[in-house]
Amino acid sequence: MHILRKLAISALTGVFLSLTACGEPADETGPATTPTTPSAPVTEPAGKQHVTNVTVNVSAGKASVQPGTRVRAERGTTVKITVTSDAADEFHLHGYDESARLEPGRPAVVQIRADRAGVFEAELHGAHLRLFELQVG
Ligand SMILES: [Cu+2]
Repeated sequence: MHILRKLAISALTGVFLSLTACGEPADETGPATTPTTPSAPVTEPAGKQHVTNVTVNVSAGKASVQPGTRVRAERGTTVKITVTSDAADEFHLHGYDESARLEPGRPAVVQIRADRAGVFEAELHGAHLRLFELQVG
């Protein structure tokens, strides 16, 4: 089961796009909307691993997630990103600086422990495609 938590683009103060190292400027567009998730930290039971799964398919240069999609993960949890593209490409998660080589039609998995708070951009370098933003904390 894929749990893709989509948050509307929100103009949260204090939240910054982590970097724009790969060219495209960060465009935080859209009207401010109320976040749909509570901001209070959720305490995970010790020993129980919480995993946020993000699955993105890319076809003909288009991603299966809406532009500006923000995926939220509690700090200290695991985020598992599965990306499949119909073309060879390179996936990159900024901030955590995790990359994965994509071969056509073959899912690539990037798994991180979300121990860094912030908003991090996930993109495809070859297609110059921003997939989503990962918000930690
Ligand atoms: Cu990049």
